[in-house]
Amino acid sequence: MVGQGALLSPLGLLLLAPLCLLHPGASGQPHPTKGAPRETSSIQGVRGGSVELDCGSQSAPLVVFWSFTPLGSLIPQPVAIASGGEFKVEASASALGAVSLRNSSLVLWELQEGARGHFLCQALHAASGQLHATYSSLALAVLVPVSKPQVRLSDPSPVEGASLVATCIVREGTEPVTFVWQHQAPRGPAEALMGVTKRLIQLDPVNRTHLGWYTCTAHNAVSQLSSDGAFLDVIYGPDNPVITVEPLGFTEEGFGASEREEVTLSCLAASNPPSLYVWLHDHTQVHAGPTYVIASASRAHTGLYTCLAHNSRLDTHTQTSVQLTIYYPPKAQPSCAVLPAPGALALLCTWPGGLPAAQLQWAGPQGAGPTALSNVTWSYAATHLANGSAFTCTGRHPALALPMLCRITLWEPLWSPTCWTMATIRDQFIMLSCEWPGGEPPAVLSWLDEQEQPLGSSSSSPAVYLLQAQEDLAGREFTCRGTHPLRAPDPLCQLRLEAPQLAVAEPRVSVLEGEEAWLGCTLLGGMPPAQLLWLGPQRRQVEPGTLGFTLHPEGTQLRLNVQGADPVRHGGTYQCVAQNALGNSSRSVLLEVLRYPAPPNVTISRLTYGRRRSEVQLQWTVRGPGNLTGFLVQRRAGVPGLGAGAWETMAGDIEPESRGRRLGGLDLGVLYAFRVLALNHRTAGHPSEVKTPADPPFSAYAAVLGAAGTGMVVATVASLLVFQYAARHPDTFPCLGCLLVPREQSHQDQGSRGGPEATPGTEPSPTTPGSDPAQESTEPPVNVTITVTATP
Ligand SMILES: *[C@@H]1O[C@H](CO)[C@@H](O)[C@H](O)[C@H]1NC(C)=O
Ligand SMILES: *[C@@H]1O[C@H](CO)[C@@H](O)[C@H](O)[C@H]1NC(C)=O
Ligand SMILES: *[C@@H]1O[C@H](CO)[C@@H](O)[C@H](O)[C@H]1NC(C)=O
Ligand SMILES: *[C@@H]1O[C@H](CO)[C@@H](O)[C@H](O)[C@H]1NC(C)=O
Ligand SMILES: *[C@@H]1O[C@H](CO)[C@@H](O)[C@H](O)[C@H]1NC(C)=O
Ligand SMILES: *[C@@H]1O[C@H](CO)[C@@H](O)[C@H](O)[C@H]1NC(C)=O
Ligand SMILES: CC(=O)N[C@H]1CO[C@H](CO)[C@@H](O)[C@@H]1O
Repeated sequence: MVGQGALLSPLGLLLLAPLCLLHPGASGQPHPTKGAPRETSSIQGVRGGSVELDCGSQSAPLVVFWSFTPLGSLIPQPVAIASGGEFKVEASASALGAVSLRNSSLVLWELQEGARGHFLCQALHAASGQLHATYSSLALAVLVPVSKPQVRLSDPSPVEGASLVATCIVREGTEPVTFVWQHQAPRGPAEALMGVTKRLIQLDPVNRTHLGWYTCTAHNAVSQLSSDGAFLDVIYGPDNPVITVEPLGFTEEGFGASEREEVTLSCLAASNPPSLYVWLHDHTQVHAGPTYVIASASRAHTGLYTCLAHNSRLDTHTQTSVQLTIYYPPKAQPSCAVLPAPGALALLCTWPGGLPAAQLQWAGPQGAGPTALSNVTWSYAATHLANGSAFTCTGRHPALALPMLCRITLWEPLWSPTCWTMATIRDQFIMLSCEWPGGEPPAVLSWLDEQEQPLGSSSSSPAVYLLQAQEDLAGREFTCRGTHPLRAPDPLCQLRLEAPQLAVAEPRVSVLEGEEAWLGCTLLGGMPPAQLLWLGPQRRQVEPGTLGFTLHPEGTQLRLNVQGADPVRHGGTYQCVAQNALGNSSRSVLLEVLRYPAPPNVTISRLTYGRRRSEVQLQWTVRGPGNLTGFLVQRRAGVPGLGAGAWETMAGDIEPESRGRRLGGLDLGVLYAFRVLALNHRTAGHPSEVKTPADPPFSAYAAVLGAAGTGMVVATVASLLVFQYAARHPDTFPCLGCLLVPREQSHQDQGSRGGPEATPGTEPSPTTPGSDPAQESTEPPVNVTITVTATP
């Protein structure tokens, strides 16, 4: 320490020189002084670091003296002095750092910012016995590293559109300090903001892309440091929502989905903080939240869906609506029909309903046809189509996985049209009918007149046309034309109207009275078919059921049968009339009912009283030609004083073979007159002359009766045996048989045999007078009569 004190004075001396030297040399130019001073050089040091300031002398100087002039000051301050391996550092030099000397170099450790300034080194050298001084000037710059920057946002959560300033704050650091900014969006990579080197960045207006972490990095010549991130939370939204529909289907108005599908409506509206969502269906809230799921769509879900988005921070709303349509197919399936159209077919396919309308398409044997919605009509020129050609209409609908079909098969009816005609009641109208059934499409029929002009409109089978019944229609021809798309040429049928024609079997029919007569009438023609009828002689129609008449319709014939023909009631002119709507025609038939020829005249050959006067025996003969069928006996009572009474028939059914009759039941007090008539069928002949009975001239009966003693009984029995035999063999004993058998039985026997004795004009033996005893046989022995009767 002693050495140091000794050195102080030279140090103080030394200080003066540099001042003189240095002062004018602020420029640092080497001053041409004695001892060759060094030029000023610059040196940099970093705060806290170390720096060695070289004095620059090659040889070790005797004394080295360091002084320092702080930046901005003119007053140099001593720093250190060294001499002969010893050195001393000024205490105030600690403001410069930790100071030491190494040989002649000044070493500064833990460099302080106060070391900024000019250092002067003065050295004294002894060389060749001479002292000379050297000077060395050094300008020391102390650099400060940058401190850790901080990002400061003028508003950490600005609303989009506002202005924002972000500042990078650096407490210290030697200028120039430069900055690098970095932005990292959430979930994005960090990106440097290109071209920004300033401490400040201004975002004006701030927008959502600015949201994220901001860091800045400051650096200078010495160091660089980065800040921590600062989050810029830009508040924005909600934007207009965007609605998406799953599954995705579009309609003209919006979205579409099928019935029973799960439909998801999603809404997204960009917003910070995130939007709150509400779903409305036709203005009614149906859901809160971004996603509305319709588990099974139905028609009721069709409608306007609105998504409302809400930013709770800003209390702002936005909304978007979409139309959702739920598809449903039309009911059942498409229906096919075919209509005949002139020269073509109109194929109709309809399938109404559904949402949207179903797409229909025709396909035929030669390929696809037109397509349309809901209904489609195909005009198809039907040429050369085979019988059985099929057309299919395919219906497609978005709600159906598979298309629905309907099919139509065209076919041609068999044969050709058939025509007929009929008249309406009372023949007011004539109905032309035409039939050609079947076919797909059904055949179309139309009636044409002779000029081929259509009558009325065409129709399907049957086609009927009504004509006012008029006689001038007779002879006119009508044609029915059938048209069918598969048939060429058109088949026809014709009919010709005509008045009725008829013929009678015989124009003149003669029958005998009581017989039956047949009148025949045949229809020969007539269109519409005529009706036959018969008019009687009084020009009155013979109705079925008229007594005595029978009508026999057989095919085109009508026969009239007259039973029990009577000249008065049945004889005359009959007419067979054929009638149709065009008129009538008739033919006459003359029916003659001939009377039988008059029977022969009758003469009473004998009329006598019997045993009693209450009975008479009548015999007669016939005279003259003529057939007869029987006789009639009539009597008339002659009442005394009153004259003759009326004729009354006593016996009306007397066989034509009979010529005699015993008649009883006469009133004893009355005198009767008798007459006989011959009958021929219903014709009675002239009555015979009228006679009254006379007494018999002789009675054999009385004689037999008178001899009726005991002796006569044997004879009687014997004769009875003969009679019996005779009665059993009438051929052998015809006359006996006649005698024996009572009148009634005798007649029967003879009638059944058609006996030849019955010829007119011959007198049968029983009528002879001698046959009287035979008459008695009926009187006494009743047993005889019984026996005979029992042996036919
Ligand atoms: C946000 O601002 C930047 C510039 O500051 C601009 O380039 C960008 O287009 C903006 N974005 C929007 C969405 O406005
Ligand atoms: C078919 O569609 C047409 C129009 O395209 C319409 O005029 C017609 O009435 C429809 N027919 C049926 C049967 O729906
Ligand atoms: C056309 O075919 C149908 C059945 O497929 C048949 O009934 C009809 O008779 C046929 N027509 C002709 C003209 O052969
Ligand atoms: C037949 O026709 C004529 C005139 O046309 C008519 O006067 C007459 O009554 C008709 N006869 C019958 C039986 O209808
Ligand atoms: C039948 O009698 C009538 C009248 O009594 C007479 O006019 C007629 O000529 C007689 N006929 C014959 C064939 O004798
Ligand atoms: C009598 O009847 C027969 C047969 O019935 C007939 O052949 C004959 O001509 C008739 N005689 C007279 C006169 O009518
Ligand atoms: C500490 C140091 O550098 N000392 C040096 C001083 O100068 C002599 C001779 O020039 C060197 O030998 C020392 O090493």
